[in-house]
Amino acid sequence: MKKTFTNQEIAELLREIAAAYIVKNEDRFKIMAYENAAASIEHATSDVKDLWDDRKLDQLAGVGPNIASYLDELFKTGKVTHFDEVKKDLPKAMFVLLAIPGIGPKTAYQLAGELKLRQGKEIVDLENMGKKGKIREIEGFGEKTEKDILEGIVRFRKGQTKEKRMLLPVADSLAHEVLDYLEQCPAVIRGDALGSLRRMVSTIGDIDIAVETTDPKKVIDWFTRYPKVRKVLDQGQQSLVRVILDNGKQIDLRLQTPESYGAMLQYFTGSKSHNISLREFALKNEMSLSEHGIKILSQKSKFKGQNYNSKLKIYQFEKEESFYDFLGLDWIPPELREDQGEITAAVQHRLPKLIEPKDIKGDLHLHSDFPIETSHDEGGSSIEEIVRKCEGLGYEYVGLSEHNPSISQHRENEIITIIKKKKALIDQINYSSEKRTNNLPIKILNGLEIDIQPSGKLALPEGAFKYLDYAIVSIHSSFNLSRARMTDRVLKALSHSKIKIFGHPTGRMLNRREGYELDWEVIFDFCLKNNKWLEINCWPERLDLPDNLVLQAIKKGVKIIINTDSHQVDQLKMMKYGVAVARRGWAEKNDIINTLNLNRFMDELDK
Ligand code: DGT
Ligand code: CA
Ligand code: CA
Ligand code: ZN
Repeated sequence: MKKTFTNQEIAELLREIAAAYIVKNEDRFKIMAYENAAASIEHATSDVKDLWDDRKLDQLAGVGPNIASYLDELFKTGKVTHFDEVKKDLPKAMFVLLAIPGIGPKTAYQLAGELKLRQGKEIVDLENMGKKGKIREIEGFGEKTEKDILEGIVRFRKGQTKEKRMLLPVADSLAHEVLDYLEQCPAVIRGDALGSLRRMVSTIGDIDIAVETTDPKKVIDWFTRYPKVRKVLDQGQQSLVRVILDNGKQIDLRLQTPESYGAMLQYFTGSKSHNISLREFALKNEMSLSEHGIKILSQKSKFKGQNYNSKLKIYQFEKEESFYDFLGLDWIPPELREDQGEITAAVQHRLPKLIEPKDIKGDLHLHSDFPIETSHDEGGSSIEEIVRKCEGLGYEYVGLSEHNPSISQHRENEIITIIKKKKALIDQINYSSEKRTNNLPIKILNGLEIDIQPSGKLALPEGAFKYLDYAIVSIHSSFNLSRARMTDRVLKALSHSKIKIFGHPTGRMLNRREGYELDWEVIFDFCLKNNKWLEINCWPERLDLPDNLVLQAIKKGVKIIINTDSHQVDQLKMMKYGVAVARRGWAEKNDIINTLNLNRFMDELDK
């Protein structure tokens, strides 16, 4: 049978080609094309193989016709002749070493060329040679590099035992496919996500799904015939079946009758710590909880008499709301179930009224295809496409924030000219859409995402700022400064009056790297005093600011802005995942600046 390729495997393959091109000093744009395609495939919410089957490869952002034709060959024949060609004259061990944190293509190439590493034992051999001081003897390497490589190997080993968790949008769309499939089964009354997915955690270990049914056998039979099921782990129970999908991910399916469906939703949504606290709370009131319902432990205790199953001696609940209500609690939104005080708040009827996707009025971090001549990546959609899509979403404003033009490849006045040109274009589109529609047209703002250099200096000449409505600052390099220097760096950048937003503030990349260190108390105070906003960036690998810091920030009164960082219009839909992060941080509408209408938002920009 022909091997099927998972998105992860395809992404790795493309990264190998990018690495090979780096070693061969190929054209920078060619390298970026492979890196972007790899990142895009890693983030894709559908299997690339399925898109290929449906002839929809062109829907994948970042995958141009060239790479698409190679993927076509890969799926047809299991290999790509051109890729083999590119890798042919490079040592195979090089591609193995790339998996070690901190080892880039050129280092991997040099190590693989200089050292004799046995196939299948490359990393063990490299480690042994490092321990014997053999790496430092290679031309251009030193004691420090050797030490870094050995540390990288230790980190690699730790990472290897830790299974990668799924990014939230990946798990979410996988679960929706499964739910759509289940709903076609006549025995299924309804289905819902459970566990970390229902709580909208930023990464998901396995997918848990609930099904309401009176005929569990039929549902299990239907589910195990789902085309993407590779292996059924355990069956034979009435209430649970676990499977592994083609992509290696696990799904736990739990079945329950209508009378107790609400109790089961509660029990398996978790989190574990929320459930433990809820169980303790119930015990104090002489009740015990299970996925079937609530048992009264004492004759004396008062209770509301409904849905009592005298055979099981248990109160049953069709709806989760009535389960919480029976305990004397308001219904707790799943995003809050992390044992952060939500049970007490529910008893006292003071749970927050969480922000919802429909509250969002604009998106301020978007990369259009305007030729901004940056050294980072450019967007793929035109300003007109973006505006049309945002109108469809009901937004009142949208901010275009491409990366700043490259400062190493332009003179100051060239940069100023580019920014001025973009402003002229935006002014013109704003003007013509005002004439076109009688309704309030969507307002386009001229923004920019500006690099914070290691010193805190902004990567944009002062003369360009007057053409901007606002700007975002972010860190894209030199992640390893000390906490104190990093904090100063950020404060210095935020001090400019046109800077309103600190973009993807921790710099973390889920499954790839931790964020840099910052003194958050100092950052929060500064933002509060100077009306600067922290971003929740919706890019699936970022979801940054993380939920725990959102909670701390809004407790202080710091305002948050939720932005998608879209590079293609189809990424605008990621807004809901940023909203989920805000909800997990207990944020209400008032805490989020881009829920304001256009006029009030413009007032805030000017403050
Ligand atoms: P994950 O899968 O690591 O992203 O996190 P969760 O929260 O989905 O955890 P998981 O899949 O182990 O379990 C789903 C939920 O079921 C969990 O949040 C708590 C709840 N639960 C209640 N009782 C039990 C139990 O006896 N075993 C397990 N594994 N989960 C339980
Ligand atoms: Ca789970
Ligand atoms: Ca599970
Ligand atoms: Zn950025």
